[in-house]
Amino acid sequence: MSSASFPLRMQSSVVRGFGRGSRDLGIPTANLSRAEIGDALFASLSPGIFWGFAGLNGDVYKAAISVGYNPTYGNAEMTVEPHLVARSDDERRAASSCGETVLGDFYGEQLKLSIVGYIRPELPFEGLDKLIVAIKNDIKKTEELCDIETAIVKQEKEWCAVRVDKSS
Ligand code: ADP
Ligand code: RBF
Ligand code: MG
Repeated sequence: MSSASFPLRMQSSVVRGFGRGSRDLGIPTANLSRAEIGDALFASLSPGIFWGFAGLNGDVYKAAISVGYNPTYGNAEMTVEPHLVARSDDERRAASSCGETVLGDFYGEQLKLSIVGYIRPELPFEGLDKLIVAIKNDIKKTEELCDIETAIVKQEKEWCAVRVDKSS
C-alpha cells in the first residue's frame, strides 16, 4: 500500500525495457531504474496512471506516467515509465504511428520526474487498439491538467528545469 503524497520527485538514468512502447503502441516511455529511484521511494509507489512533469537536460516536458505491471502484458516487475509530451507547436508532437510524441533516443541520460496527480488505475485491455485509445486520452488529460498554473505546477516545472548534478 502507498502512503505517498504528491508531488513525488525522483531522478534516474533512462534504462531499456521491452521496447513495446514505440513498437506496439507508438507511445514511447522512458523507463526509470528501480535501483536509482531508491528502494524506499519505489516501495511507496502504488500502481496507476499519473500526470506530472519530466526534466531532460534542462528542458521540461509534460508527462503521462505509467506506474505498475502493464496488465495488458502482465509484467512480473513494476515499472515507472513516463511518456514525454512535446509542445503542440513542436513537430515531434505528432511524429509517432498513432500521432504522439517521438523525441529521439535518450537512453542513458538523466531524467527528473515529478508525479503531480493521479488519473486512473492501470487496466488490462483486450487488444492494443483499446490500450492506445486509453493512453491517448490520458495524454490529453495530462496536457490539460499541466496547463492549469497552480502553485504546485509552477514549482514542479521549476524543479524539472534544473539540470541534474551528476556529482550528487
Ligand atoms: P523501452 O521498453 O526500452 O522503454 P520504448 O519503446 O518505451 O522502449 O521507448 C522508450 C525510449 O524511446 C526512451 O527510453 C527514449 O530513449 C525514447 N523516446 C523517444 N521519444 C520519447 C517520448 N516522447 N517519451 C519517452 N521516451 C521517448
Ligand atoms: N498498460 C496497461 O497494461 N494498462 C494500462 O491501463 C496502461 N496505461 C498506460 C497509460 C499511460 C499514460 C502510459 C504512458 C502507459 C500505460 N500503459 C498501460 C503501459 C504500457 O503498456 C507500456 O508503456 C508499454 O507496454 C511499453 O512499456
Ligand atoms: Mg518504455
